[in-house]
Amino acid sequence: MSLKASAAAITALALSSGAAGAVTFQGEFWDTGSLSGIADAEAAILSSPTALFTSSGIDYPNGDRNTFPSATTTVEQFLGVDGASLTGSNATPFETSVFRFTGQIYLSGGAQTFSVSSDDGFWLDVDGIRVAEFASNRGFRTTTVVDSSFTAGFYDFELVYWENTGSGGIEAALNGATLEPVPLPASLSLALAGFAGLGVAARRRARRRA
Ligand SMILES: [Ca+2]
Ligand SMILES: [Ca+2]
Repeated sequence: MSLKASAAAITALALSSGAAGAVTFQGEFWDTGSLSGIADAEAAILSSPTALFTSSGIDYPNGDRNTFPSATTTVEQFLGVDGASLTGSNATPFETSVFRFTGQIYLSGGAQTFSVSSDDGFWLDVDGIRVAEFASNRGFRTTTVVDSSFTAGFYDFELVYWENTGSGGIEAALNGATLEPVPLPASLSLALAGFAGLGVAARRRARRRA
């Protein structure tokens, strides 16, 4: 295969995998005891998660519905479209539980509006900086923060949410749209490194032929 043909093949592969392989947040789930506030959630996530999943966007239950009764809804049901990705215990009701979502988001710079609606509480860190939290248990309510401290770019994202009892739900939005992960810049770097490596190999072959 010529260099031109192989580069084209790699480009096609990269484009098709980028289109077909949806980018997700990593999701972790802890089945816990009673949670009275943020300190209990912080303590819970020091242990190994009960189950892992992938999150296509932070809106559980999916769509307009805000909450499910946590005593009778399994974590798989709670996660809706993402429920099938669970590995580990997925039949557990999500009463008394903690969820963590991590990945990369893109911020366009200037004033960014983060809105997190939760039942019960949550914290949201961007680039390791606490942007918003609700440290106590509550019914489904929204915390909105406008933050202008981030320049345009990709940022590490962590949202931790917990449900104690009764009803539970979580929605997170950035500038009015459901928060969804973006492709890791690292994967772009790897792709570019791959192209660069291909070029070096081609030049070496060319020298041998000369
Ligand atoms: Ca919802
Ligand atoms: Ca609750």
